[in-house]
Amino acid sequence: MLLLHFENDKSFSKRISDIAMQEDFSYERTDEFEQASRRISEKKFDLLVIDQDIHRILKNDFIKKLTSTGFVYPPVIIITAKDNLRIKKQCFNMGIMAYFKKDQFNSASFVRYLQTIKKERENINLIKTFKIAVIDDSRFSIEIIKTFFNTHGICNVDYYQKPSEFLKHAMEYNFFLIDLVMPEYNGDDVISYIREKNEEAIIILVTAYNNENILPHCLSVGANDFVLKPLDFKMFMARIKSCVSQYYLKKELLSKNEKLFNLATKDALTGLYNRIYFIETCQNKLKEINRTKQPLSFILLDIDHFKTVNDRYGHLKGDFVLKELSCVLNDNLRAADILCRWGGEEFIILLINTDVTSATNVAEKIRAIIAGHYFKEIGAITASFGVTQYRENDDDETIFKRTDNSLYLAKLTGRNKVISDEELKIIYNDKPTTIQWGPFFKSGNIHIDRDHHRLISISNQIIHSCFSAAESKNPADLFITLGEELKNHFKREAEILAKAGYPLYLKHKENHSLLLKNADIVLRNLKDEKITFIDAAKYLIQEIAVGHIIKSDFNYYYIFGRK
Ligand code: GH3
Ligand code: MG
Repeated sequence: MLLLHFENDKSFSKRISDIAMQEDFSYERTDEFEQASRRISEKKFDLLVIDQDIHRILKNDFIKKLTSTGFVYPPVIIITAKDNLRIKKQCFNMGIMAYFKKDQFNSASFVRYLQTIKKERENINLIKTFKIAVIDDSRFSIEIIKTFFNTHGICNVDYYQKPSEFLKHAMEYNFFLIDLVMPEYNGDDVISYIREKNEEAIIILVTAYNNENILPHCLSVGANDFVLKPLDFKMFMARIKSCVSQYYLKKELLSKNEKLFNLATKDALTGLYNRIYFIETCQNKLKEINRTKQPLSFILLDIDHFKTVNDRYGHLKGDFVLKELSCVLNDNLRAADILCRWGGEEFIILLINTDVTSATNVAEKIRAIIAGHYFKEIGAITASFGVTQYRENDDDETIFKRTDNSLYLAKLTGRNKVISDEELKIIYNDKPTTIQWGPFFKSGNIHIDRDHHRLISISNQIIHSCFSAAESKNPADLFITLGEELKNHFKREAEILAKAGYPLYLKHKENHSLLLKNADIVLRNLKDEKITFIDAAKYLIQEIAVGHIIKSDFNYYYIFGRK
């Protein structure tokens, strides 16, 4: 910013110079009339402060020369010792910015003027960030607008007399000054055309017609504002500035909203959606699919032994793994899938329009990708997965519970595997599984837990004896033991539930009878060699011994205090 001070009093000059510097203005002084005129014609000053020869200046139309473009440029501030009301009025008539009496000079007020000029400059700089198109069929109007922009050093403007020519380039601009009445197209057509394609653009209608019907119409089809011809430059600039500041305010608001949205919905470490956002999205999707009936599936995954990564390589490396894993997941999902950091080292994915079979395939694919990924300085990690599909009458809690149970089963049967809909698999990737007894299975009732523990350990023996010739016990004997254990356990469990007042006791007991009937059939078929040991094991363990605990017994665990 550049200030020219027309002054011969050196001590006052020092005062103005100090203030100017404080406000980031460069300061130049002259005390010669001709020199002042010459400097102004050579250089672009942002402010002229005139302190002497006021009569001579007025006589020589010095200020009038500065107003050749229709307004005083650069702005002028008078600081005079020869105060006179007539002259003061004359100066204001000519368009000066301010008038100070030297002996009562108020530097705070002067600073405020400098700040206004700085703000004006900032506004002009903002206007310069746009690409401006002026569309007006009148050469005369175009010349006037050109003068206006040139005077302010705004050169980022193209001028079109023919709307058809402009329309070929319309998308190159984001700021438009459009004449209302033109041949070929009317301003309102051009405005709606631009607005359809560019929601954010600034569009100002420039018109000679102060028509009370067309102006509201133009505003409603997308103009931000209008100005009337002949152009009053001050008003014109005010309107432009107001549109530009609104544009930036809106942008700032959008960006702040985006930041707030990110803060509220995203996880700071990985940049993925957080749990709160996920639950809300999930609830909305559930409402939606009640209408659309499209399948909806969920994958929950948890890094295996992640604590070891932290313990061995430090927390920062652990963070790096979480971030990198987020990228791996993002890279391998569809754009429509919603990925979230569920917490710690757990991630959840909502897959729209996907059934459980496809979701299981996706989970398998991701599981293999993670297991094959090299994490710098750490190597390979694995993750376990639980998958489920939305079922009628599900709510978000029942879905998360089922997915969580599936993930637990993946963990308790060896990790680095995918379990869908709580379906325990005794064989995974051609390998037998060992089911790990632990808190996941515990009800809180010691008798029931002792039975369940025993059922699981017989199940493990069966699985391994089916697969290993070296296993000491004959699988056939183990199957008989399992059948008897099941009978005894169901009886004991029913008595305990009846005593505890479990409301669904009868239904649970009926289920036991049905399961025992099916177990009898399976054991008979096995004896008659109609089915293999493995087929019998799959049914008895997956559906009855362990499957029943997860899918049915978990429902009564609450009565023994388990959540
Ligand atoms: P499992 O296979 O049974 O899941 O074993 P695990 O070690 O992965 O599970 P555990 O629940 O024992 O430990 C999870 C670890 O994850 C402990 C916790 O410090 C770590 N963790 C959770 N959030 C973050 C995080 O933001 N950054 C890092 N570096 N570690 C985290
Ligand atoms: Mg883990």
